[in-house]
Amino acid sequence: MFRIQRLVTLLALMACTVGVTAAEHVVQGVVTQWKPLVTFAMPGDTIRFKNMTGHDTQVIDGMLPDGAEPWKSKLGEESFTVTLEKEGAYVFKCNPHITTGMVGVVVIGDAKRPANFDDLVGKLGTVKVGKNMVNRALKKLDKALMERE
Ligand SMILES: [Cu+2]
Repeated sequence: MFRIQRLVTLLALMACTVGVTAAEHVVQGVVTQWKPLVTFAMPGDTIRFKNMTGHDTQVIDGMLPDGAEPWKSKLGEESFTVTLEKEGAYVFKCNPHITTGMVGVVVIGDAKRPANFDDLVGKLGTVKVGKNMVNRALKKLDKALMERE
């Protein structure tokens, strides 16, 4: 009896591990916002952008971990995906709507604070369009990190 229970537990654990290895997270364009604004994911996870009519997604210059590849979709590219390996925070915008707050963040890894957080704040000065909205997104990121368990 105990042996069966242990086997069931082991199988359940294995199923969990498989599920965690490559998760997919959906970020949606909703009017002129990203939902969710902050996405927490792990290395190897995929981010899928949905509801992209009238929107694009592009990493803001320099606002990603060292050595990571920036991404840029086409305008209206439905279900555009990126798979992210490097830990840290990636800040992205929708070009048509950055000035109305369409800025989002993906955090890869479970560090209490992404290693490049201060770097992002430092790069705020280089943002030419929608700086206040990028600042707002960083503040929301800060809050989300504090609320994260
Ligand atoms: Cu947009």
